[in-house]
Amino acid sequence: MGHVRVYTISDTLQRFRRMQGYNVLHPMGWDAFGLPAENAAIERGIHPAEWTVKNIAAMKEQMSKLTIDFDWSREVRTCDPDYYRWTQYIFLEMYKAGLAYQKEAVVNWDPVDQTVLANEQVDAEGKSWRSGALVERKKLRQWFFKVTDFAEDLLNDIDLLTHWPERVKQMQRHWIGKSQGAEFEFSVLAENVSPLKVFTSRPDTLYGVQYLVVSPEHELIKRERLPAGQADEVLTFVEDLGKVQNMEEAEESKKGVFTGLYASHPVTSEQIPIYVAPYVLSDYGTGAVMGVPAHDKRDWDFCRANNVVDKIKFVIESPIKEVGVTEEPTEPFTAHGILTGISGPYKGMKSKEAGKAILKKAIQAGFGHSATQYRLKDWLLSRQRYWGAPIPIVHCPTCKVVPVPQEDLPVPLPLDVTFTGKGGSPLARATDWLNCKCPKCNGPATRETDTMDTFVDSSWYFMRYTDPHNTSLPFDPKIASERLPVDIYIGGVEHAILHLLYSRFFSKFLYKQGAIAPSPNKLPGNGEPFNVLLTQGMVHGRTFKDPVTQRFLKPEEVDLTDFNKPKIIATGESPSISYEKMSKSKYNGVDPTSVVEEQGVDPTRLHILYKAPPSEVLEWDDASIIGMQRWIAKVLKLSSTAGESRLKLELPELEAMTGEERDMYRTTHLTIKQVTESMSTSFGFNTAISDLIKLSNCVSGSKVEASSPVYQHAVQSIVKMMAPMTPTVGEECWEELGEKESVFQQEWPKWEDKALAKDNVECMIQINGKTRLSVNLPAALVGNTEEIERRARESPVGQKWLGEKSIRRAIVAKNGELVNFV
Ligand code: ANZ
Ligand code: ZN
Repeated sequence: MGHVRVYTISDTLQRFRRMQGYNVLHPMGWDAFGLPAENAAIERGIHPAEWTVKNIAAMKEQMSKLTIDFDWSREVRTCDPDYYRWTQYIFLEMYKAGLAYQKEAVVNWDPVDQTVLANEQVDAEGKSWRSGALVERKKLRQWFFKVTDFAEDLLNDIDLLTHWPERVKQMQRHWIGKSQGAEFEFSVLAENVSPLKVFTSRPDTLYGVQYLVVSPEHELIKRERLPAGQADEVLTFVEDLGKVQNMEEAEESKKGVFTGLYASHPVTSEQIPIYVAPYVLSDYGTGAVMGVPAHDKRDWDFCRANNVVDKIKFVIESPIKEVGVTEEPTEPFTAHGILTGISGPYKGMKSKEAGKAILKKAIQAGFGHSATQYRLKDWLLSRQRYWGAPIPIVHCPTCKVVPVPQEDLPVPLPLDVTFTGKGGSPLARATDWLNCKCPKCNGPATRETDTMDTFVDSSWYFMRYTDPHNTSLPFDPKIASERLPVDIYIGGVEHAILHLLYSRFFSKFLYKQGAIAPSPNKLPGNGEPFNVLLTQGMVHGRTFKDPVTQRFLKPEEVDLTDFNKPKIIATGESPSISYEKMSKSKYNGVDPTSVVEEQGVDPTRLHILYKAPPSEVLEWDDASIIGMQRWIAKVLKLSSTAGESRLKLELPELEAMTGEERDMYRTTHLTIKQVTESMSTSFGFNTAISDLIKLSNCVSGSKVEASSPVYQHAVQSIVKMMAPMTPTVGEECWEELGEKESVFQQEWPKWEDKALAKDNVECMIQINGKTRLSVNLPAALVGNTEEIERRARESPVGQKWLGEKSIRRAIVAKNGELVNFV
């Protein structure tokens, strides 16, 4: 149902814009590589390619049933060699630019099947989904994209995204996580050990450092650097951590051991112990922290759990002192405040000032400098999987890592492989494919067997749409630049971080390379890929629960004869009803195909657009579709009535219309204005539908003859405006109206401002701010306060409130529809 919703929204929008005369690109493609296809192959013996092709065919069928109009001539499939050739090409461009590199990283390793597992294949207990073996953490060489090189741009340019939801922008900011602070050096009291660097966001707490902690992967944790007496305990501790299933738990646990080493405090020269603990992350900052138990929660917990010191030193205090508090604090003070006497010369300074002063001192004395850290990490893109784009790299014993020359692309994914789910990637066993010649020295070499994360495929597909059949480049820069950036991008909020961040990264990279150069006055600029972002809400299903047992009820357990008062068949009780995310275990799922078959495609589309604004949750229930079916029936009837009595007369001038025609004409044009505005500015399909329903009611309830050109004009306008939402009904009605061409070849109706003007206006009159009466005025007299006063005094109610009083001031509001006499 989520798909039905998103494609109904985009199809409606594109049909609307096309009728308005825009040259709309509404493409479709398939993010077709990835784990599900490979799992199907392992579990059911179907080749991933075959499984993928079948699924694409099924989905295409579903979309055609929904009458979604895509430009299929631009269809892309990320698993086609014609597409992934260019994914590989962009990888090589990144490699040349120094943005693709290899380093060791931890992976999930299934020791029984001898294979790497994706996070999704490891269950909550840390066991393999297939073998059930306890998954190990193993270090392997992995490929990365250096997204962090773009961290600053990715963060700053969020400000350019004025048509993105605030929530998504906040999530991206948080993900990038810029943190400003300092790097300090602590010299280690041992021979041949270089100083220990730490990153801190709170330089003002330097005097409160009572110990240092390094991450288990830190370079200090080597036998030769550790004191002999302590080395065994430390190394065993670190080794055991490698076997821990749930690293997050270990990070939380605050376990740690003393390394036997001490450092010297850069200002007080005190000796401070150095610990190792998994709560310090190896890939953030310097992989080492200065422990300030008094002012950091994690340090506090660690310090207490490991009895690091007897007394915790508070170096910051609250500017608001509590009187008479003498007891030891029972928690850290993590806010900013005023420095205490412990911080010597900085006593009495505010945290911020003190931080700056201490940093200045560190720079002078040579033990520190200011530093910026990002939470954003480089993108680990390699997967030890089959169904993905091969990384176009060759490993040669002589030349080492050699990129495949661009003219040799694509590096094809061999199709003739076996799927066992064991013993590593099937690619590693495809010897014919694996063994190749080194492009540099022509000697024997092997191919890289890792494939790319599917997020790589989906980071640039929207650019390929602009020039999908290009055989010499991913896309022609000129053609792409004419179209890009994407005007409206629609998707679920689950993409708020990864996909949208990776796409922004790719787009910014290609922009820097000159591969895209949209005109500088196109928004948002700076190589941003998407202008308007619409995150559509989820579709929730009606969910029944037994109020006593709290068990979810299957549809067949509930009597729905009365939609509003369902009964549990077994007990006769009322079930509790809620709307929740559709899921198998809640029995609240809805099958789009059967809804469309039972209710009809256009009522389904209308219902989706009508029930909730696109970005909000849609509570799905079939019951109210009937309202949409009724409206459709009404418009069909109006169309055939109008068609039958059509005389093909010209519209008369406003002055020549009868009063009733004039009213209908005004309502028609007012509706055109409102519908056009809701659909172009705020995706307000729901209000557009209710305005169209009102106009339909106005026409069907009017005394205007069906043969009147004003009537004809009203019905034609309704049909044109409903057509983008209900394409089938739209075409049908258009034919009923006696037209031969497609309704989608018609121009979107335009409103005339002069048609909106009313002949008479009901003017509310307030006396000293209280509404007392109203007068009906000819449009020409609107706002004429003297005339309004005269008419007010003529009426008994006006006379009662105004009496003989004189009017000091008359305030006109609401376009003359309200006048306040003071
Ligand atoms: C001393 C200190 C005192 C800290 C204090 C905080 C409060 P953000 O703001 O998220 O950047 N830190 C640094 N590197 C770390 C690592 N590799 N693993 C775990 N923690 C690390 O966090 C920066 C703070 O996180 C740093 O500032 C450091 O603790 C810790 F009252 O240094 B602080
Ligand atoms: Zn070579």
